[in-house]
Parts: sequence; C-alpha cells; structure tokens
Amino acid sequence: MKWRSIVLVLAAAVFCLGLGAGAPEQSLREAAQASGMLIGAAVRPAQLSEAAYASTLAREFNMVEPEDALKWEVVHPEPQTFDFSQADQIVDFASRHGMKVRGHTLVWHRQNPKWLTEGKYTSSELAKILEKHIKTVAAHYRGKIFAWDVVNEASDELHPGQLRSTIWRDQPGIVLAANGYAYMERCFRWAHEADPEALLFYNEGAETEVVNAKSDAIYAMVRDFRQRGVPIDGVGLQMHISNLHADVASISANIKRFTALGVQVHITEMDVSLAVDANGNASPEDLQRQADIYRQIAAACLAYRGCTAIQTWGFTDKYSWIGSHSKHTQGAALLFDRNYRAKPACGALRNELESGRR
Ligand code: 9MR
Repeated sequence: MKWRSIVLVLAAAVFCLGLGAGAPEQSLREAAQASGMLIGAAVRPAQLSEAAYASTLAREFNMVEPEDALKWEVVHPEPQTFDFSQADQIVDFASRHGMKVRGHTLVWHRQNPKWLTEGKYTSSELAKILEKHIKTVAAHYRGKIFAWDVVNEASDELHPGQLRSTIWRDQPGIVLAANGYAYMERCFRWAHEADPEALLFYNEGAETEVVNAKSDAIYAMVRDFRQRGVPIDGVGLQMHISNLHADVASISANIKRFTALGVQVHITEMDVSLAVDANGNASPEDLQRQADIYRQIAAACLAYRGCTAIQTWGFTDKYSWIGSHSKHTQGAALLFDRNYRAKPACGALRNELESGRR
C-alpha cells in the first residue's frame, strides 16, 4: 500500500467522519456545535494522561462529566475532609480545551463512604452533613460546573412510582415524617444557594427514559417543583441501552413532555451494549444496529429545543463499566473502539448532529 493510501485509511478510521460522499470532515464536537448541542462523555482522571484518550476526548466532545470522581467516597472520604484532586484534574482538562463540565452527583445511595453509611447518625445530624456536603462541593465548583445531577436514581426499581428506601429518604432520612419528595426539595434548594447560576438536574435511569409509571412519578415531581418555585432546571435520562432494544417513540414522547414543563433534558449516560466474543468484539451486524439506535436517540433529542445535550458513559470501548458488570459477555457499547477508531455509531451520530434540529 502506498503511503498516501495508508494515511487516508488511518485518518478515516481515527476521526469520526461522516458517511456521505464528499461530506466535510467534521468531528462530533464540530457537528454538535453547529446544532447548538452539547456532546459529552463521562471520564476518569487517570486516563487523561494517555495521549490517544486525551486527544480523542478534546477533539470529539465539548462537554465532560466525572464518571466517579465526584461521588461521596472519592470527594468526601472522611467526615471533615474533602478531596477535590481527582475532579479538579477533569475540570482543568475541560478548561484547557474549552469544554463544559457536568457534575455527577451530589446525592446518591451508592458509592458512599463507610463513615457515612455506618455512622448511625440521627436525621438532624444527617441533614447537617448533607447540607454541608452539597454546599461545599457546589461552591468549590461555582462557575466551573455548569450543571449538576443533584439527586441521582431516587426511584424504587421494584415498585414503579415509589421512591427508593435510602439513607437520605428514610434510613433514617433527612426529613422525618414528611412526604417522600421533601428531602429532594431540600437538596435542590441547598445546591441553588451554593451556586445560583448552576443548572440543577434530577438524573434517572432504568426504564425512566420511556413513558411509564416510573417516569410519570418523576414528571409529577418536576411539575410540582416548578409550580412551587423549587429550583430544578432539568431531567437527565441516562439511556443505558441493552439487548439492542429502545422504544424510541416512547422516549421521544417522554422528552416532549418534560421539555414542555420548561425544563431541559440531557441524555446523560448513553451506551448501547452488545454481545461480545472472548476478545471483546461484536458482530458487524450488531455494530450497524447499534449505530441506528444512536442515530434514533440523537434524532429524538434534536427534535425538541429543550433537549440540549447528548452524553455517553465513557467514549472508548477500552474503558467502560459494562465489561466487568456483565462478566465480559457484553461490551462494545460506545462510539470508539479500544484503539480509538470511530465505530459506525460515531458516524451515525455525527450525521444526525450535522443535520441539525428539526
Ligand atoms: O461507571 C460507574 C462505575 O465506574 C462505578 O463503579 C459504578 C458504581 O455504582 O457507577 C458507574 O456509574 C453509574 C452512574 O454513576 C449512575 N448511573 C449508572 C452508572 C453505571 O452503573
């Protein structure tokens, strides 16, 4: 092969190029920018020192979100100690590359430190601890993190429409003998006091992407918060898709009804996991079907002005939570392969972003 051909093949594989003949060579980031969209990825700070990781991230995305670095166990390891070193690396990277940062997450029932979960605190002690946490972390990133997942995954998975039993809600909970949503209202108010400019989101996964009893309950909460002036600006729909199944019509109807409330929708954690062989490879047919799902979800978001961001949970198949979570039977869920080559999904998403809002 001549050098020129080799270079062309490599370039086509590395960049997220459009599929149309003669299409201008744009990155996802450039295509998103032209449509006024944010295109983001969840990242881990340790990987920022890997040249291919860093260059792909900066070239293709205009937003990042710490995947784990802002969770309690990392950022609040001891009762009186906050450790911002990991998340600060991501924020610094973003600022050097002109990217926005989403914060994840101030209140969750997982990845909490033992001092908190085994501390046997009373409700009023716990309320003080949570208020201090939210205000300290949100204030540290004031002006640097533009949007926060204030509360993550508060819905009960087994009882649609009900809230999960957690340390924050009822074990012992920060608000005794109150309606279930009152604890979340407090969290949003505390975050708003610490950073009045930040956009405040409720983030949810596991089937709330579609219209069902679970998302109905979230919808009712957001409507109630908006009517009473509780500071909520958006809803995050995670979009972890498996079995190559996505009810796009229902996802679209859900985006429509949330944005009609005047809040933004962000797709916050998208990945589309595929069956993989022992080497982590998916079939070419599945990679095409995956591309189609990315394209359809992007189209559903682009159809509503209030849907302002599409973010994937990682961006290279080299690093993704799916592998270990599925004992390595599933994977290949993201836009770039393990060698940072663009997959069909990347081109499909880019083409959709390029075609802009409907
Ligand atoms: O990707 C995250 C992984 O590194 C952590 O080990 C895991 C712990 O629960 O959390 C993963 O991220 C989750 C996110 O914070 C909330 N939505 C579901 C994500 C995937 O599990």
